Amino acid sequence: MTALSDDSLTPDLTPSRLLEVAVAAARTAGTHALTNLDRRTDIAQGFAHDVKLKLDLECQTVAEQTLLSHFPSHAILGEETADDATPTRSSPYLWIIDPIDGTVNFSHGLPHWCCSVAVRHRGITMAGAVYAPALAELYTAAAGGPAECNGQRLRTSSVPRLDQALVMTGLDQKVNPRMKRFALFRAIADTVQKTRVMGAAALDICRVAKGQADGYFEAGIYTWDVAAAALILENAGGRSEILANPSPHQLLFLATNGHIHEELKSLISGHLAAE
Ligand code: LIP
Repeated sequence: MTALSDDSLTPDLTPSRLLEVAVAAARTAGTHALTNLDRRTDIAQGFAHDVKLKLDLECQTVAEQTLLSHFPSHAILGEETADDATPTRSSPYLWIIDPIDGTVNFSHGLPHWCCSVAVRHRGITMAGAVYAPALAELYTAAAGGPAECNGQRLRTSSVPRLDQALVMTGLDQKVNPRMKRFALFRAIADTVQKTRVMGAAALDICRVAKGQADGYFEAGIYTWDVAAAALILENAGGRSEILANPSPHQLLFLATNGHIHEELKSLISGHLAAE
C-alpha cells in the first residue's frame, strides 16, 4: 500500500474548509484567554520589556488541539514552541499560531490583543483568521476570497501619500540589532501624518486592511505575528512585503494600502542604508 501524501489524506482541503478550521482554532484560543482574564498576570517567564504568560502556553495548546483534531498529520509552528526551530512534523500543510498577539496589552487588561491562526500549503498562505475577542472582531480571509471582519467585506484606504498617512509600528526589544529602534521610529514619525504604537501586529495589519490605518512597519516582528493578517490585508487590496529576514522567523515587515508602499519602503530602506 503506497503511503498517502497529506494532499490525498484529506481531499476536501479547499481554502474555505481550511479557513473554517483556522477560525475554530482562533476562537477556541481567544475564548480560553477571555474567560481566564483573572489569570492575565500569571507569568510563565518575564523579560526586561516583554512577558510570556501561562495563558500564552495554554492558548497555543488549545489551538493546536483544535487543529490536530481535524488534521492530525499537519505541521504546526507556534510562537510558544518556535524555539524548537522546526515545525512539529513534515507536511505540505503548516499551521502558524500566535496564541495571544499583544501579550503585554492582555496582561495589563488592554483589549487590543488577538489570536492569529494561518495555514500555508507548500509555503503559500491558504487561509488566515485573526480573532480579537475583547473587541468582538473576527478578521478572516481565504486564498482567492474576500477579506472580512465579522462577515463585512474589508477594503484598504485610498490615502495616497505618506504625509497624509496614519502608520502603525512597534518597538519590539528584540529588534534587529543593526537598527537603532527609535531613530527609525523618528524617521517615520517625522514624515507621516501620525504614527501609532498599539502593541499587536496582527491587529495593526488588520486595521490597515479595514482602511482605519494606511500602513504598518516593524523591524523585529515574527512570522506568527503577521502570517494570517498579511493574507487578510492582501485580500482587502493592500500589499505586504518582507524587507529582511535577519533570523529564522524574525522579519522586517511592511504592510500598506498599496498607495504609500513604495514611498514608505524607500524611507525605511534609506534609513537602513544609513545605519
Ligand atoms: C507583539 C507584537 C507587537 C510587538 C510586540 C510583541 P506578542 O507580539 O504583536 O507588534 O511590537 O513587541 O512582539 O509577543 O505580543 O505576540
